[in-house]
Amino acid sequence: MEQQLNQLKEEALGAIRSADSVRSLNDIRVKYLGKKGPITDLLKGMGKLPAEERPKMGALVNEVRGKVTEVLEARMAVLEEEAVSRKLEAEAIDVTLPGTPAGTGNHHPLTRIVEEIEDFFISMGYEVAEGPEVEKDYYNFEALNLPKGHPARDMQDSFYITEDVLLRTHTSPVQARTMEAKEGQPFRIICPGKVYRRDNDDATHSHQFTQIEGLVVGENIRMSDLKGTLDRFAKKMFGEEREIRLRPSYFPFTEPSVEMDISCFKCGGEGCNVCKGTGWIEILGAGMVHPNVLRMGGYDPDVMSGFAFGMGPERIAMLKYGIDDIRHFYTDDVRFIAQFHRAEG
Ligand code: 2U9
Repeated sequence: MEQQLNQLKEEALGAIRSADSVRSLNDIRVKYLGKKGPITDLLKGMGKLPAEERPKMGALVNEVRGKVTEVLEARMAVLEEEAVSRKLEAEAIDVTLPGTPAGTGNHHPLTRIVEEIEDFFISMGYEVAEGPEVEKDYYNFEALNLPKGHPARDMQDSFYITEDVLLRTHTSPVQARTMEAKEGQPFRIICPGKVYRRDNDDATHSHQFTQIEGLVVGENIRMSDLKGTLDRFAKKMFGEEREIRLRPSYFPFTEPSVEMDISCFKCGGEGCNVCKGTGWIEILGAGMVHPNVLRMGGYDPDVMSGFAFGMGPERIAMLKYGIDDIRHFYTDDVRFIAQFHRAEG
């Protein structure tokens, strides 16, 4: 029996030494030291031995069990540590690797144009004014000499919310509100913002687009002031070589009304694809503020006068950058936007 026990010990120790994982070592523990294992069996069988042999055999079995347990636990500690190192190695991150660059953004081409126009007029002493996009019929039409039934109301089909409230069809209501707020005092403002028209979207139409309008009110404001301002503006935006030309036009809120062309910035007036062979490019509308509009804004047209102008930044950006479809501005494709880099400085 003693020999049997020694053989068992050697077998168990050999198995423990060759175990290469925590799991296989656990199997060995169950096999040799478990309730159904040979050592338990030997202890159970102790009763059958003659009484004088029992203490010696009992001590021997305990010694074998102690030795096997000790070696197994030592081996377990080694295997567990190895497992932890392997896990750490697998999860290792090289913190010295360079990161993924986030990339820098840049301004939307419309933002650039609007800011460029704002900067020019701010330098001429204008304030930038803003107002609501959901507007009262009164400020959008009535106060601008467009009473109910006026044919120009059909020209710009509108998004009505209620009978008296709509999405503004131009930024002119901001100017009408400013006149009210200034209570007869002279002022210069420009009003950039989003406007809405019931149009089917295509390459040259969008149901939502941007406008910048300006309004100057004071004593002795004359057509020559308008012309000089627009001439400076055209040269600043499109180059000092540009000439302007005013053609008669019609707007309900101005009288007289004009449209302004600039000499073509591509061909210089020779005629090309940009100016459609005419040498001139239409840029904006303008005029002297209609006496009715001054009166409704609280100004006496016999004492005060004013000029106003309006333009579409989309059109200006399309001309300046050669963009062929207005929908590009509102698709938010970064490949489109990334083409317009601000010249810093
Ligand atoms: C008040 C008084 C006068 C604003 C003006 C224009 C001429 C004009 C548009 C044409 C199409 C801009 O490019 S567009 O979207 N505008 O041509 N706007 S005068 O006149 C005003 C506005 C408010 C109280």
